[in-house]
Amino acid sequence: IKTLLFVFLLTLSTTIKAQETPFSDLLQNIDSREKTSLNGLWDMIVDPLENGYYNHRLQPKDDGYFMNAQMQSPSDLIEYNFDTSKQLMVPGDWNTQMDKLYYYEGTVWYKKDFTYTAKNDQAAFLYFEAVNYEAIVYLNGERIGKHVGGYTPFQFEVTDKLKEGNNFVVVKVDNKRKRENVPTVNQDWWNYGGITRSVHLITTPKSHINDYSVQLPKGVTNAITGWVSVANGKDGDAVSIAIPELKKTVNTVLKNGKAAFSIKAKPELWSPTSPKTYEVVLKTATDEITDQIGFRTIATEGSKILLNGKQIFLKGISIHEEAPFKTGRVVSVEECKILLEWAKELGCNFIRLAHYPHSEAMVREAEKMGFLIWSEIPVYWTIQFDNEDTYANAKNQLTEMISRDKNRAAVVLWSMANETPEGESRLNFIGNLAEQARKLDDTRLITAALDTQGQGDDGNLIEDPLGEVVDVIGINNYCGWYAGATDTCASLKWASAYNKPMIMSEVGGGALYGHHGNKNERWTEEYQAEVFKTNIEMMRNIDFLSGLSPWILMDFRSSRRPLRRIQDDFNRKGLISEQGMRKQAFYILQDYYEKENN
Ligand code: GCB
Repeated sequence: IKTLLFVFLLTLSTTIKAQETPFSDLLQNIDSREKTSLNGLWDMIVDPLENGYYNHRLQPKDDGYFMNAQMQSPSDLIEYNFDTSKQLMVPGDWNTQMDKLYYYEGTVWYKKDFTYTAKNDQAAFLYFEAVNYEAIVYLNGERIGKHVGGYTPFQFEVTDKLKEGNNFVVVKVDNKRKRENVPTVNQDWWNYGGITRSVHLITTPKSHINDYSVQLPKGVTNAITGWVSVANGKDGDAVSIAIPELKKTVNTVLKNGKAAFSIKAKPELWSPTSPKTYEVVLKTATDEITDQIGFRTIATEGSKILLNGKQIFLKGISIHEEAPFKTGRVVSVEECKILLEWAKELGCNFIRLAHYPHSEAMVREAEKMGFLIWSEIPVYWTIQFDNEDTYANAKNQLTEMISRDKNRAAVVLWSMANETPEGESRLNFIGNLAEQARKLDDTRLITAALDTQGQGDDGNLIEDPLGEVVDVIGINNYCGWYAGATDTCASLKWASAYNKPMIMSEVGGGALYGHHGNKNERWTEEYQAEVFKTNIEMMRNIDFLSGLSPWILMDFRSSRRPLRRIQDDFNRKGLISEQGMRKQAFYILQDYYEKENN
């Protein structure tokens, strides 16, 4: 009876939760779907004046470039032609594909032709893994939607808009920085524009599984619970959830588009040393989706982080989505793997994916390799905390991030922000985001990276009121680089007003690979190594430290870094150069990770 009651209560609680979950119906796990890739070369027109969108009275045109008009007779006047235009590779940023677009920020029109064959009872979606920053999408000349935010996926259902045979999709991509955007006008990474991640035409049965959540409830290791959401299904439709390796199948039914479930099971837990995942098969009468899902718990206890109930020290590194060797945005799984192999070589069990959600491929590869993940939205520096539209934008990016990655055991921390200035509107803004994140997912920990340390009697004091809101406090501190000389770092003391874990989410200094000198000479590898040595000493003395993710794995392009012959548009705080060369500091951190806190 007790067991029955337990299962009943669990089912009840997940039913209630399922109905409250305000996800956007983004198709989950696109790799398990039938899809046609729209990657490859797209025709493009650079349009700094947005001539293809506005007329000379600055009114939106109804015959803009999205019409993809063709001359019908020699006397026709059409001042653009995609078919004779230049081309850009998708996925990819435009800045590193064409010299002329290196600094370009504005509108570029993209066009791709494709064919489609309709099938009975089939639904179709155009799915974009990410476009930076604003995308307006047109299919066969008709506007089908707009998306804002450069690092999260979005989709449009196009079932009734596709034509049999030839179709064309046009995307107006605009990466102009704006004060009200997230991020805002200044950021320390390159504002790479373009259709930066893959594009797919996904087909599903008309009644299909669009979303699901399968995980251990908070603090529980003997039940797997969740929900499956089905589009165009009806109450009473059968849904089954099977985990063959555990010999478990549950059969349930749809109610208001969702089916909640609970499975009594004791799966082997996912961890960095054993990144075990299970095949999970979800089925309805018309659709079937398979995913690889890991199970683990994550919690805090005082200043400790507990993975599967045991204390873990996060040996991490921060990573930007910058491609190794060729630079520009990461576009392939191979590039993700190179970055992750480097983090492995460093001895990491944890990565901070800064400062925006990285690709799904990166998260999935990291999960396979056993990295715990910090995933973040670009609420960076001084965005407009008192602007409602800015909040709606940040909330949407947060929702899309959680929606996409909620079934990834590796993701343990959702980060709300990086280095935001203290103040009431910021506290409300980030407080509300944290509330939203917890509403969407109450199993993971909430964090934010702070650079607002106060001065205590005996050194730095963590007292930012945002410390109240988060579960884990991230601290960015640059002793020996932006603040204080390297010889002051080892003895720097830290205190915290909160009995919570702290992660040193950034620490580091710059060096040009191959540039040598003495340890007091900026930009030399010796200087950077000294920053790491002295900061490691400092961190050894912080008893509430639960991990670190130094800044940063690899040098990355940033328009804040013009110093000629040293930076040449790269932030040089990488432990590895953009050409893959390890700097001295790499080995200092590697040594620390090897010897300490095992
Ligand atoms: C920071 C920022 C990071 C920068 C870094 C730097 O505090 O969070 O985005 O790139 O410092 O190198 O200055």
